[in-house]
Amino acid sequence: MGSLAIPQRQLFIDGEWRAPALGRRLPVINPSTEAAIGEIPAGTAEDVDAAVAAARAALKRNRGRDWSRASGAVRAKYLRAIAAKIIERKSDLARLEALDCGKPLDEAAWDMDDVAGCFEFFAGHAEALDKRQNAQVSLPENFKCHLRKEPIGVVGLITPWNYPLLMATWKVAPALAAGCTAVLKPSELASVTCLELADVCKEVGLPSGVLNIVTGLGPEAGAPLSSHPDVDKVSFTGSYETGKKIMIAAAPTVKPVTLELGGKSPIVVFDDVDIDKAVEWTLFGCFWTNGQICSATSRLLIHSKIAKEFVERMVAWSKNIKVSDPLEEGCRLGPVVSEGQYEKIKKFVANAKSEGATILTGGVRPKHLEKGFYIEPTIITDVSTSMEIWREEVFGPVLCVKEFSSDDEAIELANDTHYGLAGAVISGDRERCQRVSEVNAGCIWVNCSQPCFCQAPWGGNKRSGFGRELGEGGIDNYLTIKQVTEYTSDEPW
Ligand code: TXE
Repeated sequence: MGSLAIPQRQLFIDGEWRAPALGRRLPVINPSTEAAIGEIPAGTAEDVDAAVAAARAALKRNRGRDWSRASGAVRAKYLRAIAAKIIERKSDLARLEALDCGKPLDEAAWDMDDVAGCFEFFAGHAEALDKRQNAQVSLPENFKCHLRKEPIGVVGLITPWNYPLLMATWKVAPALAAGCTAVLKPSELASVTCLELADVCKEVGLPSGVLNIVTGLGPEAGAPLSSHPDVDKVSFTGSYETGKKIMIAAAPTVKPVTLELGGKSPIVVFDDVDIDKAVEWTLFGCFWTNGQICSATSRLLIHSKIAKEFVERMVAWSKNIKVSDPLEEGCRLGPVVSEGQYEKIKKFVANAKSEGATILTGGVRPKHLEKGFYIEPTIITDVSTSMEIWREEVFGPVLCVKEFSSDDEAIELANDTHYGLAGAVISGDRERCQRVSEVNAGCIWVNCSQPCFCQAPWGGNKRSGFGRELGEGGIDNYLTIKQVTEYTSDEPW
């Protein structure tokens, strides 16, 4: 099944496959074999212009094919049809995802369930939007006021490679539910399943121009989208550095932006835990999705009373994690997404060592794998708070460990970061868990790490960005509120 072919697709603009204006394509590299296994089109500014124009036209179109003025119930039907097709194609989509970005096949399959669930969730919110319209506001005599929730307009959605189709869905589903039309720019490192989403949209008859997909490089396709004068909002998930560029690009046209950036999230483990369970959550919290999760709890704060035993057990467990081709049965850790990320992670490990930290296990490609961008599960101790490995997001299977001996010290260390996306606390004392939840982050997990549900809002504080995706308010990211105020008297005011 490793031979599942990567479909040869074009850009998806105005409901059609279109060759990129400059005719260029980018290779799809299988991170497990390092071989080129397909191609994606490389869009540029001209293609972005065409996609934005198509999205603009689809927003307000006559004869009943008008997306922004259709009822939420009509839009919900399309979202549900997309969800159903994702489930129908789940097995192929999961395999394509695993081949393209290296995540274990089981995890890719769970992603597809989440993708379908997210389209379903926002279908419900599209329907609910119809009922939330026309709320009355009480005004002084002779005035009547009601509120309209209207789609923001054309939105630019720029997404990363760690959950390629799921991160795209977190933006596409609420945007379309709200009545916006969209141009999606997936990461050049993993665009294959997003182009399959285009095919799904064609199949379910989504009106042309409602969703457009322009693949290509960040500076060539993402930059013109984020600065485009006819784009009304940009939602971005990716690195802190690119997030800053997007804010700057959006500023001249005063576009609202939602930014979900990186993290260096802590997991705090107290001395009253079941050690095996806590070890399992700690390793899962950092090594899931090959360690490439914005919310990875990659800084372990461990109570000094159990630190020695805890670390020993973690090292033993880590050695039993199956590192293999993502399509192999039982794979728990696949390769990281690209050679660039592989080299970057190795450099982080080397720098940690030269700064005086101890690499207890991992940091290298496993001996049984001759090629591929594989890094063994890595655990680093003797870490000080000034070290790069403590401060910077690695985005790979690398956990750094530090001891603490009081609740206050744990909270202080947990907050010792520019980021504020997530955090976790593991303890048998629920009150203590609630106290530690004061850590500055958009999400705190108690007695677990990483479970994420589209029903709950998601996003970060500090340099992890701002705005919240998903949850009850997720659709509101793509709506504006208009007051309609009427003078009801015949008398002059
Ligand atoms: O991210 P980029 P990269 C972090 C992680 C990783 C690092 C680099 O630490 O090691 O970022 O990864 C598009 N204008 N995260 O280089 O550049 C790009 O094409 C507009 C955390 O892949 O942020 C892609 O579609 N767009 C993260 C998207 O931005 C631009 C997930 C993300 O790529 C652009 C991924 C530009 N000038 C990486 N330049 C998370 N928060 O989950 C690039 N892009």
